[in-house]
Amino acid sequence: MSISSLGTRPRHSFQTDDPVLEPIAEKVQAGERLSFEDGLALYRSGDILAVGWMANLVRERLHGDLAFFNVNRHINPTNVCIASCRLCAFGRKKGSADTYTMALEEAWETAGKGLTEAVTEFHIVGGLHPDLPFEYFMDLVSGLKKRYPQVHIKAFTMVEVAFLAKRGKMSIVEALERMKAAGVDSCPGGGAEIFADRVRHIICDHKIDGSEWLETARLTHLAGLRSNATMLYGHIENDEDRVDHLLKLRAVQDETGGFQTFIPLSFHPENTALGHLPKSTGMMDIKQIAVSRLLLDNFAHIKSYWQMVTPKMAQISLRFGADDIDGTVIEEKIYHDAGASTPQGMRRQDLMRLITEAGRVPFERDTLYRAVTRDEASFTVAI
Ligand code: V47
Repeated sequence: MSISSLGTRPRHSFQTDDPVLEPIAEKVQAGERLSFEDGLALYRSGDILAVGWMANLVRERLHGDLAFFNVNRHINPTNVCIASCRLCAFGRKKGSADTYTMALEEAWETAGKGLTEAVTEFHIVGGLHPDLPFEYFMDLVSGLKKRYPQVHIKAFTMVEVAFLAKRGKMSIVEALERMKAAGVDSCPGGGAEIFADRVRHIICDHKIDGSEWLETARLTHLAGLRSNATMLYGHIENDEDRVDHLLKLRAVQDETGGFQTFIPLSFHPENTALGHLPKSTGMMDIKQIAVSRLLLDNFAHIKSYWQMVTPKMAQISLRFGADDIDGTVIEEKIYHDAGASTPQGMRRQDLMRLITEAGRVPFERDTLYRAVTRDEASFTVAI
């Protein structure tokens, strides 16, 4: 579906009790790009209905009433990780008691488990394992492709791509070519966290830095793979860090056009080294969605990931700038280790109900946002 093919539907008129928002609303209505200062003003405004009105205007301009979801499955091949990020409750040091690493046969078998509906996407992310060779990951992907050729493989965050290239003693470009040859179809958006060095040093010191993440994304797009982007919020970052993060993504997108979706991820502190921090609030979650929609004018989609923000909040987000609520997921581990209380998966019909009750029209998509049509347990993708 073309980003500009859906008509504008003027809805009521803009009203606010916050005068700072007036000039921003004029820009949004005229389709003009917002500045760093506009981003700060949006974050700092208490008038969430006015901010949401603007975000909804943009969302409806792009997608009308459509709300996207998919039928996907997460696979986390290992939780062994060298990075020891303070933000993370999932990764374990090699040799710790509760580590796991899937044998390839086990990963291939897991992929086919728990399916009540044919999945269209495998979402594969995992720890930075110090010993698994580059070939393990390529064999994992090619084995999945052989067994489930119809399923799109969205695998390896920018952090993993950079790590795997290093492990395989090759350039990032070469690693991307090998990934593509093995069957990787696109990349997920994780590992971006917050680009600002000051924050990154504290929450995820041993990962690639912000500029390396952005450069790896740029190379991924130039290699012909699309990817997503994320931002982890609700920890020790401030408004400036968030606006900076969003505008850096916008700049790469101006150059490559390779990002599909932006997903703000709310920090879950439980079982992490930042466990003393409070959880994000509803206002914070809704604000992230709306401000992202407004600043990322060159991103087609903003996803409110129901696993992170709860199904109820994801549903409301569909009226505050989001047009996507992710998918069935089936087996989420990363946030559940960090105390998420949401279910580890959701049925297709329940996702559709959330969307319909928000007054939107459910649109089952594949990973590349093409329409999926179903006939019981099989599906076809309209290209
Ligand atoms: O990069 C880790 C985050 C991300 C915690 O591309 C945490 O479609 C909150 O990126 N609290 C991985 N967040 C997940 C991810 C993702 C999820 C859904 C869809 C897509 C997509 C991508 O999870 C990590 C990190 O930012 N994370 N630990 C935590 N304690």
